[in-house]
Amino acid sequence: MASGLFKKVLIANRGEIALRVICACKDLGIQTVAVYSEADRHSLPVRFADQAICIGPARSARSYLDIPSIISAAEITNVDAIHPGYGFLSENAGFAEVCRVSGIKFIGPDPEVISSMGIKERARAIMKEHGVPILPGSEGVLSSAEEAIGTANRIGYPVILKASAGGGGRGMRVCNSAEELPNLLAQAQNEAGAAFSSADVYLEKYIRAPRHIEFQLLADEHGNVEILGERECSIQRRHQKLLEESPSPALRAEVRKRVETKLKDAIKAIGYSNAGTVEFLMDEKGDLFFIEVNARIQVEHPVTEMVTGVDLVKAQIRIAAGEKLPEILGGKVERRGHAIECRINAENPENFQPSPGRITGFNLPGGIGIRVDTHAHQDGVIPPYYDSLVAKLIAHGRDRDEAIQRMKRALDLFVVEGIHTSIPLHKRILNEKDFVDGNFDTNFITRWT
Ligand code: MV4
Repeated sequence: MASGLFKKVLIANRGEIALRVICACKDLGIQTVAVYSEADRHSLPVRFADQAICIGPARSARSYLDIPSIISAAEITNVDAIHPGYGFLSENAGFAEVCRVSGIKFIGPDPEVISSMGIKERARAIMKEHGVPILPGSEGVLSSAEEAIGTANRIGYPVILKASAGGGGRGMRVCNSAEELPNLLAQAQNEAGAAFSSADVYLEKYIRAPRHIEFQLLADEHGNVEILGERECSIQRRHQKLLEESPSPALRAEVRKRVETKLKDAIKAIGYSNAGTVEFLMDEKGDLFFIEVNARIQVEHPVTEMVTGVDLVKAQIRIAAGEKLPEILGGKVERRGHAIECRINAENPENFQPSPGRITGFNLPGGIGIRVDTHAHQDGVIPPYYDSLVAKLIAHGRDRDEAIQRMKRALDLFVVEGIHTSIPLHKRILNEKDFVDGNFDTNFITRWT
């Protein structure tokens, strides 16, 4: 191991991703500090970390989002670095900046990069500049209804108005004609101003039935960038992904190659470092268009790990310690077979309502080609305060059919009693002809529920 590697890392997160980061640290011989809210006192990350510190009450605003509490815990335990996981403070440029001035390495991109990728209209302009395809739309932020109508008339309806500081589906308006544009623009601007740091709104061509495809990348702090293929994330409901896979059954090899080449240049030019995901929409023709950058490790990262054999969390830590990507990856990254992830949520499959509570019966599947990332266990409690993810079930096979078959077998052996879960929903998806045929878009779940 490189001599400059961290001695101790604090994990500013909870649940399965906290445990996932602890595992990566153990593999690297790094000590770990868990921070937890009062609701997570008996959780597995607390049990398996070398040290654990309570940072506040259940409510996230006073624990997992409380920057002073987390920094205090980091200083008391004398850690070298903080891994933010996903959600919570993972894309908070202010937190990354506080880490920097406190002399603690933030395991993620620099605050300046997080901040510029968080301005969607700017990220869009940067990608365009480097030849990454974007949808036709406004040049930057809209300054008037007249300008919006001019742009929309030029590119044709429908168009979509998006909050520049938004993302993940918040602050968007679809517009079908010039008549309704002024009102929708005002609504979008008001909503953006109230919900985000800025009322800026931009406009682009609306795709009615897109597929959602995203590319995983790793970039070191020396200008080396590697693209680790794509994930198909179209199976979602209300912007919550349910099932992800790699490779996408719809992406043509020639489109993949072209986009990966351009992306590599853009990411280098941005000065991006650490792990990241670049989201695209695919239109009916099979072409890809950039939408946004996620400057964090994502929930669905295991499908990429199964196909490439690269431990992405370990890579994140080594990158943050200043190591070079060619050493971390050790040669050409091959892409082998097909992987699928099912998100097992604590929710009622009838109405998708959260179903927190105590797990009274539990059996984990295993066997060839199966991986489970979870913090759940027999007699464990899924608290009501956070997201409802109970486990991620990942199946790998030589091809998509084998991955689907292994996933079905694992779902049959996966028992969670005491709470409702999305296991029955996943069984239904995997038996649907259109899913098996790879024939679906982001409206798949809406169509049959
Ligand atoms: C779009 C779109 C159609 N056309 N942009 C939603 C989340 C945000 N990241 C971008 N989103 C969309 N942007 C254009 N020009 C449709 C969506 C969209 C969507 C995208 C990905 C996955 C699920 C989605 C569900 C509804 C809408």
